[in-house]
Amino acid sequence: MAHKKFYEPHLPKVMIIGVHAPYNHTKNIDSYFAEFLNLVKANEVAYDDAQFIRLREIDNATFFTKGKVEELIKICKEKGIDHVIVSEPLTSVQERNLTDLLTAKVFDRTALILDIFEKQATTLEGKTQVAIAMLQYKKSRLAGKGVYMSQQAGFIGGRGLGETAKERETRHIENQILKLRRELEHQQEIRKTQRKRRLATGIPMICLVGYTNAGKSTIMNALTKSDVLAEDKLFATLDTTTREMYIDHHKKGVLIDTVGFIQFLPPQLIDAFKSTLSELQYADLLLHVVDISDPNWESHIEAVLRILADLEVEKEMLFVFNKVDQIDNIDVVKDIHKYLPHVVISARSKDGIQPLVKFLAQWQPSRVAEHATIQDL
Ligand SMILES: Nc1nc2c(ncn2[C@@H]2O[C@H](COP(=O)(O)OP(=O)(O)OP(=O)(O)O)[C@@H](O)[C@H]2O)c(=O)[nH]1
Ligand SMILES: [Mg+2]
Repeated sequence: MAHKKFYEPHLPKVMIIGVHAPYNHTKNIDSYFAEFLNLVKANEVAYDDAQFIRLREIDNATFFTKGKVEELIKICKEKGIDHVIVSEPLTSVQERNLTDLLTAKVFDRTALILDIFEKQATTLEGKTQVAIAMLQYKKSRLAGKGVYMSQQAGFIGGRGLGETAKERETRHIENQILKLRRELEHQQEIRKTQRKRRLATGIPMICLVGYTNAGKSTIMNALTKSDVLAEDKLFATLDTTTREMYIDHHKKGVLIDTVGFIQFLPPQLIDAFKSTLSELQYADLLLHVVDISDPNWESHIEAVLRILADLEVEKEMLFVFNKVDQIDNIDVVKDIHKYLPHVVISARSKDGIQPLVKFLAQWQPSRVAEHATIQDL
């Protein structure tokens, strides 16, 4: 082992492992790996080694099959790896066994996404949702700690209650979750009241949806001149953000920015974040923003449509093909004609966004006529 001077700061050496698992053999694996690398980047992790592994089967105890584990042990040893990030969700048992075998801390897909969510959540509602998701994850990880925790109970918890430390810890987490859920309900009540007020006045609701990093917040800023965070990172927006939108000096409605979608969001996260997307149920129009400069833009569209179907959201939709300034591939232009209606824009400049402005200027929600005219809003 290389000699380390005592004053050298020790940054953990990180290995990332992208897995082509049997359960996603039929999926577009390039786009899946690209997304994994983006997740790592969004987490501001610099890695020292990247492995891409195709697995024919999953081992219940170690996730990777025996031969693969041996290869990984060798690499970890040779490169002095401290942290391993796996592109897949692992069970708590698999995570612990791998941690032991690789003598490195192992993080799975859920931990990776949770970490990003935690860093990025800004509003109270977003923070509460992330805190709940984190606690649920922590609770699920307790399941693998059976022996260690009950041994502990022998020393500190055995006062006739027959309760193990694990049970106590689980109960403690459940209580915390319950408390946070109550807080979240309260925060959501406030949002509901605001939404009711909007519905009562018949103000059209236009929601920006789309894959993470597609440019939703940039469009929001351009259309409303607000300063919703726009960053070249995944999940820059973790809360719905609502702004009034004026077109040609007339209030056209409210524009709502939403959290970006990704493929295969771990199930615990879908639940926690569903309420963030509840606004979509009341939308009059969805602006489905697509980054056409991303080679995987079509699989991103599929991922978003799948999640919308899961949420049972069926709304009028405009495909907004964004970042046209970054493409020179003419085939893309041909392919987008499958997706109608659509506009092609570049949200970076005022001129570039004009096709969308034009569409919105002539767009009328069917529902508004029953309540009010646009001028009344
Ligand atoms: N070249 C180019 N870059 C753009 C365009 N629109 C947005 N971007 C950049 O793309 C990155 C992501 O933009 P955001 O607006 O944060 O994307 P988002 O869809 O809100 O992302 P999440 O909130 O993470 O889901 C930023 O660096 C933007 O500056 C565009 O038309 N052209
Ligand atoms: Mg955003």
